[in-house]
Amino acid sequence: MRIGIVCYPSVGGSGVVATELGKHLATRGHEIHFISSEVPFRLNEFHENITFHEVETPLYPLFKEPPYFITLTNKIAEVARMHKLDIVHAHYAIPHAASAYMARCILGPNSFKVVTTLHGTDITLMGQDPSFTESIAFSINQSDGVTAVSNDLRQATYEALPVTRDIQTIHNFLDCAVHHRVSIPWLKNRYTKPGEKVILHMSNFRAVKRVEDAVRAFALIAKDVPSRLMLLGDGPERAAVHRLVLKLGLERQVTFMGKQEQVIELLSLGDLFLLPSEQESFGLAALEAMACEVPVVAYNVGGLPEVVVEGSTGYLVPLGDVDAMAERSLRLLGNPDLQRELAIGARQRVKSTFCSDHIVPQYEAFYEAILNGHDAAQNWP
Ligand code: GMT
Repeated sequence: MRIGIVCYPSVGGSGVVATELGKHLATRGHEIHFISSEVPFRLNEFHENITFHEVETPLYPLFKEPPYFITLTNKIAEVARMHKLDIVHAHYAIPHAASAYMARCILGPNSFKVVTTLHGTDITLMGQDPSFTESIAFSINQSDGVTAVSNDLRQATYEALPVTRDIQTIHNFLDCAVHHRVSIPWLKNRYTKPGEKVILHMSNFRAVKRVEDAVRAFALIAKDVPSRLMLLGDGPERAAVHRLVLKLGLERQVTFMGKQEQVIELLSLGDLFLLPSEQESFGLAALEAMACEVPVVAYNVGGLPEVVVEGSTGYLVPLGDVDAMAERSLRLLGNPDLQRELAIGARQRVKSTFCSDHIVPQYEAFYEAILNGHDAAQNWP
C-alpha cells in the first residue's frame, strides 16, 4: 500500500506512535510518506520505503497566525496526487483529519481514503471545548476509518461528541526487540548511589500530568526507603515542580533529566515508575517503562487500566490520592520478591499484548478493509 502519515513531529506520544507505525509498515514493504512540519524526532534513520515531506507555512504580514491548516491540506493533496496514495492516516483529529478530508475534497472522492487515529487530548481536552467540537466531530465522521488508542478513549469520544462513525480500538505498541531492559553500569554509577531505589517519572510536564503529585509521593517514600526520583522530560510545569522540590528539601534526591530522546537506558535504571496523570488515554510512557521491567503505580484514569494490570504489573490508585500512591510504592520497594514479580509481569504484559508484531498487522488489516469498501460507519457503536 502507499500510505501518507500526518503527525506532529515533536516529542509526544502521538508523534512517537505515528512514526513507529510508519517505520514498521515500511519494513513490511509498504511505501510510506510522512507529512509534517518537521522530521518526526524518532524518524532518525534512512529507510528506502520512507519519504518525508515538509509542510512549510510562510507567514505573510497580512496574517496574524501561520495558516498551517491550509498549507498542510495543500501538501497532503500534492503528495497524494504525486505518489498516488491509497490511504492518508491522520494522527490527531485537529487539524490533521480535517486537512486530510479537505485534501480529499480537492482530489475527488475516489482519490484516497482517510484514516484518523484519536490519541486523547484531541478528544478529552479539545473535544470538550466548544471552539473545536463541531470541527472535530465533522472530521471524525467524514473519515473512512477511525481508530482510538484505547477502549476508554473510544467510549469517551462517543460521550463527548456527536460521532456517528464506528471507532475501532487499536492499542499503542512498542518494538519489543528494541524496548527491553539494558544494564549500563556507568550510567547507574553516574546517576544513583549504591543501595538507592530508583523511582522514575517521564512526561511533557503539562498540568494534566500532575508531576507535583509524583514529587509529593516521593517525599513520603523517601522517608522510609533510601531512594532517588529521576524526572525525565520538560514542559510548562517544570518551574513549579522545581519549587516544590526545594520547598520539600528534596533537591539532593531529585534529578531533573530534562528532555530525553533515547529513554530505554534511563528507564532501565528504574525500580518503579510513577504516573500521576489526571487523564491518560493510553499512557505510552507507562508502556515504555513496563517494557524495561519497571512496574508502574498510576492513578486509575482513562485507558491506564488497559495497560497497567492491578497487582500484576503495578498498582492503580484513586486520582489525587498521593498517600495511596506512596503506600503502594513502599509495599513494592520494601519487598524485593514482589518488586521482581511485578517487573517480570510488566514485561510479560507488554510482550503478550503490545508488541509491534501484534499491533501493526491490525492497522494493515484495517487499511485493507477500508480499501476493500468496508463501510466503517455500519458498525457504530
Ligand atoms: O500526553 C501528552 O501530553 C501527549 C499526547 C500526545 O498527543 O502525544 O499523548 C496522548 O497520546 C499518547 C499516544 O497515543 C497516549 O499514550 C497518551 O496517553 C495521550 N495523552 C493523554 O491522554 C493526556
